Amino acid sequence: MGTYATGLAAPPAATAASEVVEEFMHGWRGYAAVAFGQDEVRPRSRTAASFFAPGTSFGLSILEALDTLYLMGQDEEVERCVRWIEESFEPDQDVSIHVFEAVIRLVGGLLSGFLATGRPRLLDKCAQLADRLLPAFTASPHGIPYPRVNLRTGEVDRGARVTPLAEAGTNIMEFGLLSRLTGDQKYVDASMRAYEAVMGRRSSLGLLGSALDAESGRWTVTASVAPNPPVDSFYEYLWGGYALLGEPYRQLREWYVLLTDAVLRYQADTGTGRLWFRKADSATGQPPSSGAYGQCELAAFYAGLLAKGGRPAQGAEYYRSWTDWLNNYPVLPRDFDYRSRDVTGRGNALLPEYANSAFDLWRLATSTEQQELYRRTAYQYFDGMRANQKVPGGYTVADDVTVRPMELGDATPGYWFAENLKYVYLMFADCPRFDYRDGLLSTEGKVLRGLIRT
Ligand code: DMJ
Repeated sequence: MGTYATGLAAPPAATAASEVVEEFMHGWRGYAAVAFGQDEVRPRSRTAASFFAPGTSFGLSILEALDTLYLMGQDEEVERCVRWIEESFEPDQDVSIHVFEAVIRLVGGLLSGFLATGRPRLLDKCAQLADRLLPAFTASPHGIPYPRVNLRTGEVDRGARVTPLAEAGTNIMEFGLLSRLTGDQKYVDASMRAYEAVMGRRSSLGLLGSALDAESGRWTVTASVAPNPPVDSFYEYLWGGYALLGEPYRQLREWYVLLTDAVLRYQADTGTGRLWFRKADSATGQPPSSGAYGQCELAAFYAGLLAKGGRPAQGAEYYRSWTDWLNNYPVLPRDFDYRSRDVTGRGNALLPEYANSAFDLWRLATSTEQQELYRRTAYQYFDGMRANQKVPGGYTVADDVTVRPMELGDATPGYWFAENLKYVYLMFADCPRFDYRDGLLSTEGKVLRGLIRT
């Protein structure tokens, strides 16, 4: 295995914050040196990679990094990124694009970039892009978005019409804000129509399946796998949409509470002495005969969401479960069975969800001890990543975290620039550009409320 950091005490806050900036800038320089203007960097081979479709570029990592660079005070880089977007970001491309990823990464990145800098071209380009994504929603008979749409022709890909639950409902924060900023309701209305279609298909227990046919509106997978993928951020955005849009969208909060009650009732499993979530048939609430106890690292975000949504005790408990797992490995493995403790996905894709929950729980902490706990464990997460996944050209994913030395891959996912280090930085930095009381982040870590212009 790689280097462990269990039980590590965090250094003084200012020291930790500057260490985090140093590591973020190491990753950023690795991208900028060989791939600036391309979607992503492969930091070991020092090559560039497309994310949305081969041979295309949306400058993804620029849009992902922009508000993190702003928060970290890297104003020259902010200016360089904004210029690139103004001059080179092109929404009019003849390519079939993944709608969910485009919304959370590109629409979200343009929105937070606009909020950080006030540069109007960013908002214009954001609306142009969103207009090209909307046919995915409007072409659907029930409003459940098709997974892919061609940005130039508006053609949806009818061959790929199974929409994972998260993809049906992870857009209201971006579309809601865009409607507010442009005064055009069409974006938020598309999101609400999709929610209504999904919520009308919930089981009598209040559970949801995991994927739907965008054309027929039928569930293609009826088991509830919450809070794991591919349903994770559906729940996050019911809460986040309400938090952002307020009382006129109270329905979102009511749906969130209804669904969360059902998930806690039928899926919470404390049989190992720790809180985990098992899979359940949405009609009966019963676990399937196999694979019921798998947990994916992406589900770690749910600790923070539970706390934000009014369940702080369960949120803290679920975070503790994840910290136990983090204590067993230098960095978290992607998938495991929490009952048998078998690791079923040995890689680590630089996922940010554990740090996301640390940040959320730290913000809601009611005692110094709690605050210190979340800071210490977030620092442990950061230090494990630094000790094991840092390479001369930036930061990379790992293919196997259970072997020694750890087997590394060759990719810096765009979200690494938006999420991991932003959460840890904000916990230590006392950042004057972030409103800690009122700030609101999207599932991709974009600050959609609470950026302070200085
Ligand atoms: C991010 O793009 C978002 O957090 C999304 O909701 C889930 N997957 C990635 C990486 O964690």
